[in-house]
Amino acid sequence: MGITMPKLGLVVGSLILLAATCAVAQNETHNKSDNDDKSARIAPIVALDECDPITFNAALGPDFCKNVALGALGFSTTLSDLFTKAAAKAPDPGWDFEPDTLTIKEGTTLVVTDQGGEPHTFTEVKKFGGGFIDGLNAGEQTVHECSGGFSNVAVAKTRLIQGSQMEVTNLSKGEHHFECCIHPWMRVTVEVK
Ligand SMILES: [Cu+2]
Repeated sequence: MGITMPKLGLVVGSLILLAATCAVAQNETHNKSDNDDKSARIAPIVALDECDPITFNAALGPDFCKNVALGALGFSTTLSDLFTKAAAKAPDPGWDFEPDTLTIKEGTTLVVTDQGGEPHTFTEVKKFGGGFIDGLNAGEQTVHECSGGFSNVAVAKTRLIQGSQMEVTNLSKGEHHFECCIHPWMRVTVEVK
């Protein structure tokens, strides 16, 4: 007995130490995968444009187009040029969502940020087509998801004001299409696996 007790004590002590070590190891693993999951669960998308503040704001009101990074250096597009290019079926490539296509895991949140100078929408559509401003549609018909413009609450809810961000969650598996209902050549295809 005199010999067994200390041995048992040693065994118990070792077991406690082992359990503690396992707990630490488990915690580390748990935290690590938590972080990995979190970054994997967010997919960033940016909306870009190079609106010319002078011509846009003259027509559409002060502050409609703002904070265009290199506008003063001539990198911006005037309002009339934007319409002319769209009508010629050569829409201005400065108006763009990036990336154009992406593949995400189910449960991933799309975080869409308007890094351009003017408002956009990020609207899910069944099939790509025209937005609600005829002059920018290059002859394409307005898709029903965009019809009515901002008087349609479903469209208004997808509006992305300059400098703001929106999240799209709970996308089902399969292919999803998003476009800007103002500038309908701004398009993104999301494949959810
Ligand atoms: Cu747009």
